[in-house]
Amino acid sequence: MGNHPLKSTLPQEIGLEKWVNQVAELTQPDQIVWCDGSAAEYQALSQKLVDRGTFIPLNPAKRPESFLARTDPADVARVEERTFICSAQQIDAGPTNNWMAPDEMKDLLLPLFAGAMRGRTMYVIPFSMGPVNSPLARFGVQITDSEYVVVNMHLMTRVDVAVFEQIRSGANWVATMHSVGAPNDNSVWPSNPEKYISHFPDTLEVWSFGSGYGGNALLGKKCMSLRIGSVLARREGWLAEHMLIMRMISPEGKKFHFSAAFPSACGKTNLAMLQPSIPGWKVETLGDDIAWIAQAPSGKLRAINPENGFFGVAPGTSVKTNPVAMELVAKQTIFTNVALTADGDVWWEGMSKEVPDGLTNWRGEPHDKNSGKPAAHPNGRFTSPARNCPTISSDWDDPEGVELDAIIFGGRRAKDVPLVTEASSWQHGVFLGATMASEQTAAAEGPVGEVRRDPFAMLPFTGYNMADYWRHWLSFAEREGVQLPKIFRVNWFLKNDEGQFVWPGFSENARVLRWIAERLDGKVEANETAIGNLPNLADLGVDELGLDDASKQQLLAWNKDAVVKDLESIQRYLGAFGERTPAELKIEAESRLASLSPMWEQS
Ligand code: SAT
Ligand code: MN
Repeated sequence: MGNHPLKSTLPQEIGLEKWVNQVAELTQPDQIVWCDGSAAEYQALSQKLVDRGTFIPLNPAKRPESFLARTDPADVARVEERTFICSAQQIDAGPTNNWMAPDEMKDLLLPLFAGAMRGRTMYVIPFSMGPVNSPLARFGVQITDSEYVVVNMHLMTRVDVAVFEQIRSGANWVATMHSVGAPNDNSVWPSNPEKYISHFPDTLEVWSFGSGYGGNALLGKKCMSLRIGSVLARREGWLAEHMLIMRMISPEGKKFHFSAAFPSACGKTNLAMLQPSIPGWKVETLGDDIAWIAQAPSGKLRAINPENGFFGVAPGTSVKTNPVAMELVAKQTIFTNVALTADGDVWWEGMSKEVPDGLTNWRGEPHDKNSGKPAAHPNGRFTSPARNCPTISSDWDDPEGVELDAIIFGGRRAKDVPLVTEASSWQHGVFLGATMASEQTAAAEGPVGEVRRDPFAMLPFTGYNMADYWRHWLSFAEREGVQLPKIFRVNWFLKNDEGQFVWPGFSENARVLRWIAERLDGKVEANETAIGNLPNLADLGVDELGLDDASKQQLLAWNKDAVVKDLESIQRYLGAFGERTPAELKIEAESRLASLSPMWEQS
């Protein structure tokens, strides 16, 4: 495959038709279907999936227009170790990404794609990330041989023939191709044990092979909107972020817009759909996973959610943890790898205390309640259209997006990271984002309680050198006329010495958001400390919560020695990125450390 045309020509230069023909010649599908994004297309492909057994239609009286899919048990999540950034130079992928030279990767993938679509249909999906008419939107085309992918793309992106027209008249686009790598395989979940999720930032291409699942296969999401998106954003001067977007409305009707980044398992979707506990305050949802942010002519940063739906984790979702999501998934939803009930509905761990009788587990076997194994896969998912979200804001798809007032970074820390901290400057805020960390939960590999850094919650999603990404964030402070949002850090996961959470979380998190809003409004004071600006406890309204004094004290407590240790670990972490680490971040660590350990105390 030394000089295969897909190696030597740019899809965007040869044009859509030629690129599609070249891919078809390579992959040998039985037929090619150009998708139009219509409801009829969604219907027909869903029916095809039902006929093949991939989709189980749910009981329409319980869950109208919804389906359950069960994947191959070996194809249930993103495959980070099989994910590659194929920049020309390895240093530009940086130490946090797997790298292979573009030609080498294509030499490896071309034989895998050769004939991969025999006996299958090749779909060509035109999609827009962001409203088609938005100045922030970007277009993509995905080739795939999976009907499951087409219908999920319908829900998660804007599949629209207008995109074909725009591309033919010269708009830039990202060329993505995907095959489950299972020619002539008509089984329920065709896939290939060999998987590659490869990104080519220089030619704006994604080649995904072997997996049919979520972020491996719905290429508009993590692949285009974050990995390729972050490269485009740096090149063009904007930000592609792993963030929710929400609007908080005060009792007086004043609107505040926040974007927020959290490592996984910190309740990002729950926060995006928050139902405030405090009277008079309201939350509207704009997005739960990705934000594209750019400086508007006004100088303010504006954000859009480039997606069109929610691809959320089902287990743990309940009327208690997220009543809004429960309503969202009440109809027109595709469920993947959750349990099926005897009456044709879905169930997952956490939905109810009582495990229903007669469940079929995510593998399609009768569920044994005493097996100790969950009925739903812990990464079981729902795919639902954004329009069905009861709290979606009426202007969530405004092409201009919303003006951001604050950016929030989160993490899961038992001690010494207060409930909320206001960054003392943009630079300090970027430092807080760059050094974000979470203690491991039992769900992940590795020792429980160990701190894992996940800068900006972008560790697996920044498509270039992480240190250059930090530099890009810092550079926003130097932009002409810019009016930057304030940056805050939150931590819902403080624990007392007995290991119990001291903060009730969920709807009570609204108290923290209210404090942030009141800070922005200049209504409340903060106390400057070496770790940032902290609230006065009374301003959080915690007295209404009935917490004991010890818990209240712990909400804003931090131990000097522990913070010094953390800053030293941060210094080692930043050092690992070598000379590309921005000096500003090293200075942030050094100066805070110095203020905590005066000369006369040093040994
Ligand atoms: O599978 S996805 O990458 O789309 C979802 C996730 O891992 O957050
Ligand atoms: Mn995510």
